[in-house]
Amino acid sequence: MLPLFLCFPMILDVFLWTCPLISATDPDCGVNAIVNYTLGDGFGKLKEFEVKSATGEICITKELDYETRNIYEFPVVATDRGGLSTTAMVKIQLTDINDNRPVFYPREYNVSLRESGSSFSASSPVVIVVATDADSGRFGTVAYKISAGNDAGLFRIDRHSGEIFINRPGLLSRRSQPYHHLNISATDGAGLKSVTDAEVFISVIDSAQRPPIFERARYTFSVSENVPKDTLVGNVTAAVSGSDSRGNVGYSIYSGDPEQFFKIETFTGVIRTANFLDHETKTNVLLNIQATSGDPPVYGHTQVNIEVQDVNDNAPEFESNTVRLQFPKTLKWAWPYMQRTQQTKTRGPMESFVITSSTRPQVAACLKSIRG
Ligand SMILES: *[C@@H]1O[C@H](CO)[C@@H](O)[C@H](O)[C@H]1NC(C)=O
Ligand SMILES: *[C@@H]1O[C@H](CO)[C@@H](O)[C@H](O)[C@H]1NC(C)=O
Ligand SMILES: *[C@@H]1O[C@H](CO)[C@@H](O)[C@H](O)[C@H]1NC(C)=O
Ligand SMILES: *[C@@H]1O[C@H](CO)[C@@H](O)[C@H](O)[C@H]1NC(C)=O
Ligand SMILES: [Ca+2]
Ligand SMILES: [Ca+2]
Ligand SMILES: [Ca+2]
Repeated sequence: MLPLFLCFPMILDVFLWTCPLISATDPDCGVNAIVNYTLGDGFGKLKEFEVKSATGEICITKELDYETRNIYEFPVVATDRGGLSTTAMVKIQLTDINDNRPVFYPREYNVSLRESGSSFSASSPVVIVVATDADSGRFGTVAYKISAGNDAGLFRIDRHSGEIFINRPGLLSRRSQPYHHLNISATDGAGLKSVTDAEVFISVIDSAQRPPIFERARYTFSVSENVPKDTLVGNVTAAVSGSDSRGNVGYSIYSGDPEQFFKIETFTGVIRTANFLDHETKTNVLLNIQATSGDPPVYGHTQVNIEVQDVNDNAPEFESNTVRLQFPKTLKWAWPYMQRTQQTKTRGPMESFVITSSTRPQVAACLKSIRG
């Protein structure tokens, strides 16, 4: 007789984890009843789970992370001494926990505001701060708060959007206070707070001050993925109208490149690689670049799109996306869940199906044997 899988829906909360997850019994007694359990063909690379060959228990062998992968599906094959086998598909679904804090990126924001009251509008924000939280659902929602620097109530923040508005434009005066420094904190839906605040540096300028203007609103450069660090990518230039000296302009990358693949020289605007690039992980980087001039500073902005070009650096690789399952012909599906994409004609007692990954079963299921 064939080994039988005990069937139950295998949608797991890993925090209620108990072994065994799945087990099989063999109605035969004696030698034939000894069952050997293995992962199905093509799943040998699965590092997160192991099937105990003697007991069929499935155990976790590596730390699981919902943010990296939240569903696993794999076949477990039970083979008895007589060579008969049964396969069950196991689906393991992780549940999310709140293991990530909100993180600001960018962390620093520099803004210049003209003191003439006419340019303020209650509905247009002076800057928008952004924090992200890698968790999902409530654990991943972010609420913002001004945590320091707003004693006079000059500014307010929309707690959901991160937009900062001027609350009391009448109080904004270059003479009385040319600089403001706000700290913003972010808290997720379960109360975890960002480790570092975002900082917003606001300078109040008079109407005579002119911001630096970039030659182009958008630049496009390309670079090969195999270049060494410090390779020249291109340069950007901004100038202050009415002034011929470019030396007073400072450049910085303020967002778009959290991994810091690129850097910019503060006084020349020359962009270089700061790290090794890889077309396969990052094909495109969109940098937001800021030019600063004057005191208190005024800011101009541009975007630089850098394409990371492919170099043929990978040997061809076969990734198995098919699962071959073999079943004795006497088996019937316990419930229909699998689309047979290809059925190889076989003689003898076994049938085999090739299932491609796009048609992997959506629900957990298993097989039961019937007497033929
Ligand atoms: C179980 O099957 C695997 C793979 O076919 C084999 O390597 C292993 O030796 C078997 N174990 C036993 C106890 O038969
Ligand atoms: C923003 O302003 C602060 C204080 O003036 C300064 O230290 C910082 O370098 C500036 N950052 C950028 C990206 O310009
Ligand atoms: C503002 O945030 C920075 C970064 O988290 C922190 O070092 C600084 O102490 C904060 N300032 C205030 C006044 O809370
Ligand atoms: C920036 O690029 C332009 C044109 O590509 C070049 O003429 C200029 O010299 C460059 N500037 C710097 C500082 O490299
Ligand atoms: Ca995680
Ligand atoms: Ca969170
Ligand atoms: Ca999580």
